Amino acid sequence: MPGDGTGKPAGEREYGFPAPLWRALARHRPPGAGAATRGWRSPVRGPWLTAVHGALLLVALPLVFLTGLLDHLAYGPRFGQAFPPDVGWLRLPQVDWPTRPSWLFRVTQGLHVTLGIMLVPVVLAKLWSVIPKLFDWPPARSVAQVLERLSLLLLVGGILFEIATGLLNIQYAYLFGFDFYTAHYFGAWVFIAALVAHVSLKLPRMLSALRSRRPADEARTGTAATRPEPPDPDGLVAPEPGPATVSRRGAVALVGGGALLLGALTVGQSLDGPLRRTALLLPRGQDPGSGPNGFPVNRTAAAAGISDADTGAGWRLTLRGGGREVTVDRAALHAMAQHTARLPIACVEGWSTRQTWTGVRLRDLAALVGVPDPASAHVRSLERAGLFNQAVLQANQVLDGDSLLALRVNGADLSVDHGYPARVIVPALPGVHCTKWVAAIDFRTDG
Ligand SMILES: Nc1nc2c(c(=O)[nH]1)N[C@H]1C(S)=C(S)[C@@H](COP(=O)(O)O)O[C@H]1N2
Ligand SMILES: [Mo]
Repeated sequence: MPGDGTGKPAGEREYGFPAPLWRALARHRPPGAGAATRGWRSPVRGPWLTAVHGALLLVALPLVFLTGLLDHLAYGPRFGQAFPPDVGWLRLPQVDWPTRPSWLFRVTQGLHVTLGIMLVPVVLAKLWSVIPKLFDWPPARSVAQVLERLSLLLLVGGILFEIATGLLNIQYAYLFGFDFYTAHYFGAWVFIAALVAHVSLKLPRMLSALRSRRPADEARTGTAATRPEPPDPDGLVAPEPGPATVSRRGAVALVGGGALLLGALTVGQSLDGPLRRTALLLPRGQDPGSGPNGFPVNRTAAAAGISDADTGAGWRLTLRGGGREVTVDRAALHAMAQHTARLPIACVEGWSTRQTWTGVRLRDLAALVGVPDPASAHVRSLERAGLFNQAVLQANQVLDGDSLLALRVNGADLSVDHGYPARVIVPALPGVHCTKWVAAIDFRTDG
């Protein structure tokens, strides 16, 4: 052990822990750990492949995070109707969600879900590329290394948790005993905090690893000519590499191809027409029937407990505002000025569709009860139970000229499953707030 003048043994200088303890740990590597490290023999594993996947994730994951936050904002946290309703100091700025462009929510939620799904193979490949680090021995060498490993636990645990909860939610598999939205929201913050820590530690290494090999060379190198990278300080490169079974270009193509395939099997849910049938990974809305009402239904009238008697001739709409109350039937609504708009419905769970809606402008209904300039509108459905039997709309959402209480779609009466006798449809409003089977609207001046 060479001396350095401090009089301390090398182990202690290097690792910060008492040397005897460290040396004992290092000697007593558990039987599995050594075998596992030696078992990772692929010659393509190394800093370059890790950096390529890291760079992809560094660009794409913040986009998934941001579109997720936008989806949260679109739900109207101001009215306590975002999930979870109370996020403490993680509260986002209280801004009005715009009504233009009308496809805004369709794009933010579509990107969030589609990109999130496409990144699954990239995340798995990134984890594969660093798996020897999991078996680092001794497991704790210095305080800095322990902190880094803890942040990795949050990083890896966080992304796997977000993927799992996200995928289960869009498959409508509410298997967990906790609220999806709450878990997914807080999980996202844990993950992004760990990502910031990770990136600030690893960015220089990622950049130098990317520069260490020329992409043009990799593109020319087949499996037979694939050689391991030189040994690296992180121990990613196999100490005893086996023969290559795939080239670096092959590995990147496999992951990229997997991402594109997943994307291709997902985007269909955001398209109308025959292409919707390509959304093989999504459970709903591939076969929504035909005719004017032939588009996806999230919750049928039967599932919502809506009976024929509820929606029949006895149906009345109650409008309230400024201490006044007006009750109208469907004939009275038909007698008012009708407006037609082509607008999307976009569900946060992934699918969207664009249809041509006709009905009465919400602002005309507000004017009818003498509140032409409401601060908000509280919409209630006939539906008695269920999370989505009511919604609050912002002032700009009530006043937009295309915001409707729709009576018809694509030239026909709404079907009962689509909300007959009347449903809300507002540009860029999340589908969840396009309340069906509307029973009452309360136009408020005080928020
Ligand atoms: N009353 C009521 N309205 C509702 C819902 C509901 O469960 N009950 N679901 C909402 C959700 S989550 C979406 S995405 C849209 C879906 O509209 P669609 O089923 O008519 O296509 O309706 C919304 N309106
Ligand atoms: Mo939805």
